[in-house]
Amino acid sequence: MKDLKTALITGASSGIGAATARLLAQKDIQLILCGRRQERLHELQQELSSKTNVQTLVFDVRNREEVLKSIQSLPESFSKIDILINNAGNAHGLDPIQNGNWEDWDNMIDGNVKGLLYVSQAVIPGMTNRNSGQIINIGSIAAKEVYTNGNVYCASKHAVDAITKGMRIDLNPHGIRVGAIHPGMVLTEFSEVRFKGDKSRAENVYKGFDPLLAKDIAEIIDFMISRPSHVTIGDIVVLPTAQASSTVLHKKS
Ligand code: NDP
Ligand code: 8X3
Repeated sequence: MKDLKTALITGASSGIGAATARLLAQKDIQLILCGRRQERLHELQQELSSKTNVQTLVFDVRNREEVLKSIQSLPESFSKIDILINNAGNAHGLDPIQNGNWEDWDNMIDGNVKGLLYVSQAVIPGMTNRNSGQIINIGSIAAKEVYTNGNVYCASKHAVDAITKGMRIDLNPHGIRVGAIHPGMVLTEFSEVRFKGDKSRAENVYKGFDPLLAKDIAEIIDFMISRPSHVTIGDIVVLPTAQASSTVLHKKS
């Protein structure tokens, strides 16, 4: 029996996280799939269980106690986490700061920033004890640039960029690899969440050009984790070819 690595993926119930789970399931990696939507996680577990061992954990990354309790509840065979993919997150709203909704702000700061920290806090001690591990944080082009009405979402992703750099420095003595991927527009449920279920507004975001697909990001994650142990990929910005920056997008008319 092969010695399987273990990866914990947050936000595995949809989009980039689900695509990553599907790809890593084919790579001798056992999976811990996390999210709030239990039914979706169970469906994915069923789909992948013929390929690898899969555990699901249902928690809201904003709830620190839930996060710690869930991760501590993992059975022994899943307790040594080699790879942490901090992917859970969303944008909520796209409003000028003067019209911003504080609940949206809380959602983004608590989910995208504090949630990433809570999950990391639960996983990192095992990695530092073993002096090995890899953490991949999903940032965004919004971590590198600020665009109109992106204010708090951009701030939350700038924080992910800074936290990634800080983690890489602090975990350096332990030989833990830390990197981030910063995608431009990826066709997932992201815009549906940002626009609070308005499907036609969400679909419009991706019309007239070829956006990135969730599996494009999954392939980059697979590349990062399959490098030899002396290689850390620290930072990747990946864009649809039609997108030159967060605001320059060439749509076919
Ligand atoms: P989706 O909306 O398809 O997926 C978001 C995932 O995050 C879901 O699985 C959701 O699970 C999970 N999630 C969100 N909030 C919470 C929470 N509070 N607690 C636990 N899980 C949560 O979008 P994407 O796949 O596109 O998003 C994944 C990451 O990629 C995010 O960090 C996003 O900011 C980033 N990103 C996306 C881009 C895009 O254009 N799509 C571009 C750049 C970055 P559930 O609802 O079940 O809890
Ligand atoms: C998601 C991409 O351009 O909406 O992070 O910020 S963008």
